[in-house]
Amino acid sequence: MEIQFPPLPLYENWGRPLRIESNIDGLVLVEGKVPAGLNGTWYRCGPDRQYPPMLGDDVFIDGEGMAHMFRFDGDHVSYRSRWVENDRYKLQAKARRSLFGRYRNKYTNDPGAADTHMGTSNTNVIFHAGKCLVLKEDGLPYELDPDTLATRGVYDFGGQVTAVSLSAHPKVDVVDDRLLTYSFQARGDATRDVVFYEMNREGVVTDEIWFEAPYSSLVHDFTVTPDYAIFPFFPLITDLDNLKRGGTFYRWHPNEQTVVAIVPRRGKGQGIRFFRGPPTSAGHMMNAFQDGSTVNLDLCLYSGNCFPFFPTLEGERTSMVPPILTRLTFDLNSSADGFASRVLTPMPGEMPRTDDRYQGYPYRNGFMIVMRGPDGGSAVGHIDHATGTVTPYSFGPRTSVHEPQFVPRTPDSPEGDGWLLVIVNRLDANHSDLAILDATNIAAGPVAVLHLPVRVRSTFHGTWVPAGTLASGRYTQSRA
Ligand code: V55
Ligand code: FE
Repeated sequence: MEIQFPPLPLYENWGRPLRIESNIDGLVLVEGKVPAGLNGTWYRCGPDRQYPPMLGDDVFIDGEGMAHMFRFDGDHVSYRSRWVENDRYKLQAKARRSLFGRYRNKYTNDPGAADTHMGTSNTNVIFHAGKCLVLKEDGLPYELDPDTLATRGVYDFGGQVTAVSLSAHPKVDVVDDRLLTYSFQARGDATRDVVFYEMNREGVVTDEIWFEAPYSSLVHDFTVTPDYAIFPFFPLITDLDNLKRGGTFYRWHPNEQTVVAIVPRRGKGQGIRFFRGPPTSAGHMMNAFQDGSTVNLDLCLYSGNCFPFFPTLEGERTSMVPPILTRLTFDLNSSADGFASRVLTPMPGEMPRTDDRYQGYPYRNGFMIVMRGPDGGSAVGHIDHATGTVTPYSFGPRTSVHEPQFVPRTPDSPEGDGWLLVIVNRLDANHSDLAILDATNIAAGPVAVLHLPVRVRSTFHGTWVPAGTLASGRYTQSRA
């Protein structure tokens, strides 16, 4: 069959399906010097399109997973990308065409794919307890070979995970070496079951808390503090009858509330507090931390629907609203179920990250993508929560960046003292570069730039794994 991609706006320019597996041993240094001490592997994942979409339409969060890795060995940096060869990928490779229909709607799949999970494995890569796992919230993780990215197979933690899926936004605790994760719609499409799992450094589940969500919705990300797991529910809601009619997986319900569940850890699902506010949405959380009896949640909040391609019940497309980094504050001492909301910076930002040693703890430094300019470009930004100042760094006109990755300078360096890894897209030259910035002074520009002769199609998320952690399977970082 002819391979032709439909003329979707999504496939223009940088979004053009790439479909290339790369292997470059030794990237060319074009600027500066790779800092000593950066030894490890940066894993990332994003969607590509194995074949033209079966139904002609597509959304940017769908598409088959392509895993990427940059391995730093002294000043020798290598790049590799591989398709995630999950069940969906393998069945389609055999058929030489797409067999899965609308995003997450199994009722729209080709009959020949009825017995195959439609998960795309396109969102994130983590490493914990010696396992390299590629994630998408629509299914279970797949294990990858951490050196070659070859797909080993689906992984349910040796049968310990009974949920049908796991989030692509677990928190890897790089200090206490734990994995904190969860599933939503955990007993199948449109179910209200949510489960929180905590795994110890051996990958053994030590905490498992099931509870019921206020409605069956998108729970793309969450946060964990020492005492609580915090789950935001936004009214992008799944309805089984709508799925059976071939509809979209989520629909926007402007008459429902935002609900945030604060779940006590190491419990049995008792004492969960539900806080309520006006309908908003978010994909991504920057961090959360406790302060006495209050809990603060920092997230890139949209004042309406973050995904206009998921319409309302009436089939109407909502308008675009910018993501604004916002702090929600919940008072656990009060019996009221509202919360306070404060804008942290007016500059729109997405794909927030921190020094991961401080996930769940008071912190000063955040990093995100800022300023989606009229030229299609974007910059990397640093926010100093002590001053509220955002410092952007742009790689120049007609460039865009992927989610940045913080790497501590040493395993015990002060919070925010380290490097920032950024994939830079050169939109006209049609290739990417890997830039390394000093995270304490991103305005100074990169300390090193490595040239990629290929384009890296946009990736969602990734993880830095120190070389010692890859070898031992253990995280040994500390908070200063
Ligand atoms: C999001 C991303 C997804 C997805 C659902 O940012 C929600 C939110 C990367 O895929 O499938
Ligand atoms: Fe995400």
